Amino acid sequence: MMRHLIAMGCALLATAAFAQTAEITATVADAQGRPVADAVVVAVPADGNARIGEPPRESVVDQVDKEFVPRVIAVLVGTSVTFPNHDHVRHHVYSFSAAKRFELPLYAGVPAQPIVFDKPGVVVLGCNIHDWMVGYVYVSESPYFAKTSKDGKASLADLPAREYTVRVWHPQLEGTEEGTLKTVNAAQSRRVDVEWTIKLKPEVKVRRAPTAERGGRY
Ligand SMILES: [Cu+2]
Repeated sequence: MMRHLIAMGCALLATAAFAQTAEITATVADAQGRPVADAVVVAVPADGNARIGEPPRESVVDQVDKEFVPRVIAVLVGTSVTFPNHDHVRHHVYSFSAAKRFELPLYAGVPAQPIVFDKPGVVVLGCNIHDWMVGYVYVSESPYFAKTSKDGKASLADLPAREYTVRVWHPQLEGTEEGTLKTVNAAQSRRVDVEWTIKLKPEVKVRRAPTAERGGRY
């Protein structure tokens, strides 16, 4: 009987250890205490071991009403991204960023080939025709990341329970991502709440051209 109980206990412990995951809940606010949306929160295991064998991923950045939708996406390095054009005009999507230089010359509909984001870093998207179109692909080296919603919150769930260094990026972030680094011990607790206050640079917006508003040639 005792042996049975011990065996059962061991089995339960093994299951618990296997299933033990953690969650990091991030809250990002600006210097005025307002919630910051579209901030990317990335957790890197402190011991350097990320989950291995992550399958290739796919993502999408649409063009709707001559804007990138969503304006910010976060993807794992190696992710293929398609850029479907839902407008009745053509777009010419490009990036000059070091993490990914590419160009999708004037097109309507969905380009035949997705773009593979194969280097970590920030990729700024533009359109040759519509100067005000700006988008961002944040390419993460770690599979553990999330983007804040309007309430400034992001949840990194289903993390292996361990210690992480966690950082925040935002298109208007003043200073460096490294400046936001926090060590978060998610080895013990099931859920850890972490808060950031970040300084944002004022948003620089290119005015939409009135001719393009009416449709234009492209
Ligand atoms: Cu365009």
